[in-house]
Parts: sequence; C-alpha cells; structure tokens
Amino acid sequence: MTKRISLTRYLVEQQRVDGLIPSQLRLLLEVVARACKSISHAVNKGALGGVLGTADSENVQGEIQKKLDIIANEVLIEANEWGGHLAAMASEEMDGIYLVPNRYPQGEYLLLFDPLDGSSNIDVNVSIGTIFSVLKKPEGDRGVEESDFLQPGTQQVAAGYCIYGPQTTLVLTVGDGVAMFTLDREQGSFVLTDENVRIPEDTKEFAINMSNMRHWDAPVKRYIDECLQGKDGPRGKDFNMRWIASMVADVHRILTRGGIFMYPWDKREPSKPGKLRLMYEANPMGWLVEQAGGAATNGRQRILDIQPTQLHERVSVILGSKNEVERVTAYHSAL
Ligand code: AHM
Ligand code: MG
Repeated sequence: MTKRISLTRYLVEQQRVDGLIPSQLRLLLEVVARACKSISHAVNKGALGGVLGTADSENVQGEIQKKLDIIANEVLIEANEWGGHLAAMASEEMDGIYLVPNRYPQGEYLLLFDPLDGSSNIDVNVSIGTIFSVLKKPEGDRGVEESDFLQPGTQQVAAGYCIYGPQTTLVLTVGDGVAMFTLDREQGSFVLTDENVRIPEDTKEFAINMSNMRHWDAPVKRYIDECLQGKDGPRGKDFNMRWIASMVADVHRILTRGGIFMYPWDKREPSKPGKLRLMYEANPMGWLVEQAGGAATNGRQRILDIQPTQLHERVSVILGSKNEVERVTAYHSAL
C-alpha cells in the first residue's frame, strides 16, 4: 500500500527533519489549511448554505463584495487571530491591516490573503480559491504598522493557495519547491499528492482575457498575434487558449501542465498598473511559479523584486512557462 502523507506530517518533517520551517510557521500553515477546509465546505454547500449572491457592500477597491468573499475573510481571521503565531493580517477585503487583538499572544508573522479569488465565478459553480502569502514581522518591540507589510515578494517565507474545484487542493511553498495536497473529505485531512511540482519550460497554451485586446500595449499584442498565427506564423506551432477568470484556476492548470498567464497593464485605466494585486495575488503566485521552475514578471521586472508602496497596489502579471515569459518580457524591452 502506498504511504499516505498528511499535510500535518509533511509540515512536521519539514520542521524536524529538514529544519526548513520554525514551529510557529508550521502552526500558521496548519491553521490556514484548516480555514481553507472550512471555506471549502461553505463553497460546496452553495445555494443550500445560503452563501451565494452579492452582499450589500463594496471593498476598498470599489468592487461589490459577494457573500462568500466576506464569509471567507471572516473564517481566515477567526482561525488565525488567537493561535499566537501572527502579529497582523491584511486582506483584499479589508481597507487597512488587522492587528491581532491584545487579548491574544502576538506572533512573529504577517499573513496576507485574497480570501476568495475569482469571485465572479462563485455563483456559476466554477473553480475559485484562497491565495495567501506569509512575511516576517520586522524586528523590534513596537506595534505593527501597515508599512511593515510593504516587503518585496523575495521576503516571503511561505505562500500558497487552495483551489475549490472538482477537488479541493492546497498548493504550498516554503522555498523548497512546490507541494500539492488533496483534501480527503472522508478523513477530513489534506493528503500529499505531488511533492515536486514542475512547470514545463515551453508551452502551446496561453491564458489572457482576449476581450481586452484593443486596450493592450504593443508587446502583449505582438506576443498574442504571433500565437494566433499558429503553424503559419513565426512561432511555427499552433496554440490553444484557456481563460477561467479565476487566477487560482489558471495558475493551477499552469502548475499542472504548463502554459502562460497574463493580466497585463492596459489602456482602460492607464494610471493603474494592472488589475491584479501585488501583495496577495501576484507575489504568492509568482513565488510558487518560480519554485516550480517557471518565471513571473510585470513585463519589465521580476515580480518578486518589486518594492511595494501600498498594501493594495496593483501590478501587471505575466507568469508561467519560463521560455514564454522570457519571450514576452523581451518583447517589452525591444519596443
Ligand atoms: P477577484 O480577486 O476580485 O476575484 O479578481 C481577480 C480575478 C482573477 O482571479 C482573474 O484572473 C481576473 O480577476 C479575471 O478578470 P476578468 O474578469 O477581467 O477577466
Ligand atoms: Mg483575487
């Protein structure tokens, strides 16, 4: 019988055998996984749990919140605030940072998350997910401030996502490659199903919202144009297209079989650097992709090297199979 390795055992071994993670970080990851399990149950109940539809509120980005956006945010906060592993949290669904209340012990980590990514897919029963990134609180005894979160992606100590699709899968890196854990609903635990995720360097599959084509910048237009010309064009091969409109699901496909994902800057709102958020979408996904042998840039710069200036900062995102990402990035400097 093949040995089943639970997430708990995997993390204990990462801590004890490999010395890769301190115990507080192990606890943090277990708690995030537990929260994701409970979000997964809420997602699965759907209309039966009364969780579908829109709430009567907007988030800081001016987007209408869905009921599940708010539920997932609350689940993550409630699960994480009392364990003593965190100092503060930040979320797509909260304006400012959330300090761990004084009545609980303070830990040394900062947790950032997009509680429910792909919100437009909630009500139509298409895959959605939770994305998270973990940073260390800067040294010193003073209380945490928002500026403490503004660390480049290279400073992440753990990152991952949980996808709620036909299967619920938790995907994780602590800087030693990427591992995937599938939720066994009968046992109620995440089980290791892939411990060395690798993204093929080449691909014939791209993911971009084509309806924005007329707004794109020249380098992105050039890349997609060449893909569309297929065998008859400069690439000499036919490409396929996928766009799920849930970054978690598009990235999950890329981690599974390769591909390139782009949500580039476009001319609709020229002052915005892009649609996706740097700190709790692009950074964790960028690190996962790099850890699996892929690449992630904003067209000009490695995503993980960007120095954030705001908690909810947006960024242009190009990530996935290394050779394709390098090609699009080279087109940016050529033009
Ligand atoms: P969300 O965090 O509010 O769900 O928005 C992010 C999502 C990504 O998951 C996805 O790649 C993108 O928005 C889809 O955008 P569009 O609807 O413009 O195609
Ligand atoms: Mg999102």
